[in-house]
Amino acid sequence: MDQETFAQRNMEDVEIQEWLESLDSVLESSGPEVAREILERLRAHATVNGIDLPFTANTPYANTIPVRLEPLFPGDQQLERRIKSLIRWNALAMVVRANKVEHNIGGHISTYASAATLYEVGFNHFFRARSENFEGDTIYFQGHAAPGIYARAFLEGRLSTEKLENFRRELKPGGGLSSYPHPWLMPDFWEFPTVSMGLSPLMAIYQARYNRYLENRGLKPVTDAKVWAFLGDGETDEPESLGAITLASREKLDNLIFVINCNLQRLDGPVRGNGQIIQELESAFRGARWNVIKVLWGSEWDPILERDTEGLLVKRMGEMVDGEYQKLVVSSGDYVRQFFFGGDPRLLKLVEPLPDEALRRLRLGGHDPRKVYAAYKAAVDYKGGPTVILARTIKGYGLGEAGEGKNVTHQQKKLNEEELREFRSRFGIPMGDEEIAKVPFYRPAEDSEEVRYLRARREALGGYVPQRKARAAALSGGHTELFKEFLEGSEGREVSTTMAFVAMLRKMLKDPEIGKLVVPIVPDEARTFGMESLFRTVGIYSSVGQKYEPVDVNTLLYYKEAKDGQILEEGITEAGSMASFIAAGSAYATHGINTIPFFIYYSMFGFQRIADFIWAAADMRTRGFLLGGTSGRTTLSGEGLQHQDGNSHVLAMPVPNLLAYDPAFAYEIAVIVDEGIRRMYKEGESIFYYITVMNEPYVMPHTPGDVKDGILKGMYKYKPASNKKAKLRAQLLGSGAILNEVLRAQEVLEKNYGVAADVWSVTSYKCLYTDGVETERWNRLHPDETPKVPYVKRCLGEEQGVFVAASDYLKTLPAMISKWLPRRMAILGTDGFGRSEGRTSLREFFEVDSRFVVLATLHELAQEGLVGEATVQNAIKDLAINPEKPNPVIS
Ligand SMILES: Cc1ncc(C[n+]2csc(CCOP(=O)(O)OP(=O)(O)O)c2C)c(N)n1
Ligand SMILES: [Mg+2]
Repeated sequence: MDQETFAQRNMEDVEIQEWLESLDSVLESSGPEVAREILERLRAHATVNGIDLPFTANTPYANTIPVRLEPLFPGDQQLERRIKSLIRWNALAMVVRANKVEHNIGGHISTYASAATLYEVGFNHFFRARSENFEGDTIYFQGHAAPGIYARAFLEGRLSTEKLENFRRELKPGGGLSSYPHPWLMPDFWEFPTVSMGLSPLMAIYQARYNRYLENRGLKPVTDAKVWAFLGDGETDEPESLGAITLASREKLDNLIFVINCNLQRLDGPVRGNGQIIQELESAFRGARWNVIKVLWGSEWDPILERDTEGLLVKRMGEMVDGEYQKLVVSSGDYVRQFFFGGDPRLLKLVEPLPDEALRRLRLGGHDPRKVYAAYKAAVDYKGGPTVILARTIKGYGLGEAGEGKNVTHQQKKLNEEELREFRSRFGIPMGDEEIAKVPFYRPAEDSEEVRYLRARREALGGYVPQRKARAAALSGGHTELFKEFLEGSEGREVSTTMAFVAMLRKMLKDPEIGKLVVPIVPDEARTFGMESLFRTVGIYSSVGQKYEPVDVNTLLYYKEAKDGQILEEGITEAGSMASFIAAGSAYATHGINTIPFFIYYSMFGFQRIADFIWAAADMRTRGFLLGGTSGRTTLSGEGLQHQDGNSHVLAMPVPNLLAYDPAFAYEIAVIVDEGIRRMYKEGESIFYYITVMNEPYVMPHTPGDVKDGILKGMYKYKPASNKKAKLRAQLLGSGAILNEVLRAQEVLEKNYGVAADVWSVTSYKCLYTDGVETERWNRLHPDETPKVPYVKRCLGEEQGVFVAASDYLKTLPAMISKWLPRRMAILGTDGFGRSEGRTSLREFFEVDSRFVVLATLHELAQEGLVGEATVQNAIKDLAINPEKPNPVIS
């Protein structure tokens, strides 16, 4: 630096110093409001005078809450530290022990190690339990931090040593603990499955919004209950994590608090080695108008920062990239002094009084209960929008050589004796060297100070968390009358199953018992499904009502938004809609309210797009109905490859507690929905439903006799052959809209080829398959008892003739039941990419129209030697089928 610029720089420094001092004095004499006003005026003044101030959503790399505004910490800090240390120990011991017994059983030490203070301040001072009089706070615990949450429940006396011993060994006699939060596996404990990263932030946002919905609709009292979501900084890479943050601010969700544990590391290494994840997140959240509270530095930094009247330290803090910060964690105090402070003699002077060891131990904000408490307090008191707390921590905090701050720490599951001893000494675990080597769990006596304190704190906050309980009283389940009219057919009118379903929905909305509880959810597709009439009748939910006169106000079906509107019109977000579905379908546990969600969407954008949310819904024991609209590869005409769904029923197969139906007629839907409400809301079964509905209009027939049981079990004989004595026989299986093609084929076969075919409506291949494998399993395990017969075999085992199945889905679906048939079965389906075309051409292209059903039947008869090859040849000609047509599967 030459002489001139050095002098210039000193001049600037002096000027800057003067400005800072005058701001300080304004702050002191007139307070922050006036200081803010001055700064805003200065900014405007600068802009007017042509100073181009770049936009920045960032604040300096410093704590958002200055020391002077920190509230008093209300707890016993010493005691809380002891409790936290014991929890740290037991969480660590749980993982280390589990991996000693069963090599590679897994588990995580370093995630909870970095988050312990974030949780403990919550448990001791903020998380309110659900009780008779208060709905309680809703908490999404970070999945990988589960050992810490178990360890706390152990100290609280809620989990036994045996349970801890069996962490990740759920099949042990007496049971164990699941690796992560899974309500399916621990239904009295966990409420929200969080471990598939990115799902819980989005679910939490919609949960907070749903809580408001329930309040605005008068279904629950207005409370100040909060939704807390604890996430990892690496987790924010998932698009879902930040995907709905603008909804939270738009809806002014001041009942929502995100706590992001910014340990700057994910699994493999740094989250943003070359940048700063905290600053990146701050700008994203501030840009989305969240209240952002950064908790970066612990109290030990306060006096140093105070000495730094020139703001040099904060500037230096803001210059470092995360990779460098991580290096500091694993370095000596001497290195910290040289590298971090060494660049400027003034910085070095600031830390001159501190020995190297103290420099190494300068705590980060996320490990300092006072700082964390201040942030949480500010968050719960904040009004008008959601808050995110960005807390800086060290991954693997306290693990020392065993992994603190190291890139391998996420996977660390074993500690040697020396490392255990070090951990013990650092956290003051009262155990000798010999004992500690055995890694025992440690719980202080029932009347110890620790246990008494911990219990008293939880008592003051209403009880223990997490805790899950299905609290809603059962519904009557007697709604058969409501569905009666749909059993009677459409009397010659052509309607689609979607129209029929919407008519049912309209009726359910008027029902005295369930009307209020029904929650229709649409991702900007209500008009597609003919639901716009509901806009007017029940209104679209809007937390602010309707501030404008809708453009169509003079029409009958105008776009009515209302504070107590019932429809959740989510906009184009299947993920968000699914999150609402989950919040509504689990309200029986979260709020003790039996809301019944009906989420209707473009079926192709369901399982294919948001299957992981559906899986989470299943884990959470969510109840309700998913309606796959515009379904069927050849039934949705025109839209083509990306819209036409022939997949979803196959993709619904893996979800164990999901019942999937592909009904053809209105009465089938009525029977399924009626039974669904009964099973879920009266019997309290942890199941949910997937029903595909279509937009092809046709006459809905009257229920053909006593077929309820068959509809629910998956198939029933819809239309028997009229000529029972015919020599040539066939059994035709049809589903969804393709059932009509099968019925047309039945006529042609009888009239033109003398084949008497029975037609079966297959409503659910999934049900048939599940029943079949379950029956087989039972028989295998009970060889001494009379074997049971799968339902599908009971239907088809004695039937005569050849078998042909046709659906608008992949061929693998009917193939699943073929093993229980007495003979082979020809299968028609819609494997392949869709096309932009009309229904007739699509069904020809995919070879599922009535002609192909006829051809498949004749071919099967020929295989059996019951008709000659010539019959098949002639049929191909007569039916005008081009044998050289492209193969839809691969074209
Ligand atoms: C969707 C999904 N992808 C990958 C994983 C595997 N995984 C588990 S933890 C983890 C790293 C977590 O890092 P971060 O979110 O920063 O949490 P931390 O442990 O650092 O608090 C990964 C990749 C997962 N659980 N979910
Ligand atoms: Mg992390």
